[in-house]
Amino acid sequence: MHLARCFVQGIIGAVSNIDPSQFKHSDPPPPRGPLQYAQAKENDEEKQFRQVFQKLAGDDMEVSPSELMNILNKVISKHATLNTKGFSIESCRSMVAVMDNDCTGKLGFHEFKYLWNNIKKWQAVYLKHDAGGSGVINAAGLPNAFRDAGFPLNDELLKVIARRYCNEDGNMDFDNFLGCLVRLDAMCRSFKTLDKNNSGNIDLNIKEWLQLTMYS
Ligand SMILES: [Ca+2]
Ligand SMILES: [Ca+2]
Repeated sequence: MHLARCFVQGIIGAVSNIDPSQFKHSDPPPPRGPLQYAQAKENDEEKQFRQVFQKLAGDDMEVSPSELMNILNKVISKHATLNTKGFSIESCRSMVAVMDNDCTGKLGFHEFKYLWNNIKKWQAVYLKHDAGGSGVINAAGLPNAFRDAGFPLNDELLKVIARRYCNEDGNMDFDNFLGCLVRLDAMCRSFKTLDKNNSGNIDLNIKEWLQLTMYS
């Protein structure tokens, strides 16, 4: 009972004084279309990216959580300035879940490209706010880092996020920063999709709530 009350109060505290209209979540990836049609419209950069994707995704042409983990850990091993313990399979499963619009359990080309563009963007934000070359973002740097990533958060929400994604010293390393933003961005998009009349409120039954929260 006490726990439930804490949880509800925490949520109420976290969402009051927030102006979600200031959040710049990214646009959703385009829905799946006929492959040939999509390929015919691609520019050179997209064609190049598709070739890279085909190598990373393997024969099934989709990126699974373990494939995503290998890709991300390879990328960060080339960046000595990023402080991270590496991406765990659990955080990659979560990233795939919140990005998996068509519910295949893996990331198709558009889902992966969308995630990749966000990763590039947020990596630049991370490096900009890296506290004095330490390779982590400290508590003082968090508000501006999230603002630059498109999410001006209030103190209550920053506290919730720090509790979940920072280490005991209050620092956030790269894999947590990225995992947090992928989730934040996806949750904002989900909300917008569910808020059909743009009222700022959504109405969910238990089944819809569980579908949303249990695959994330
Ligand atoms: Ca695959
Ligand atoms: Ca998918």
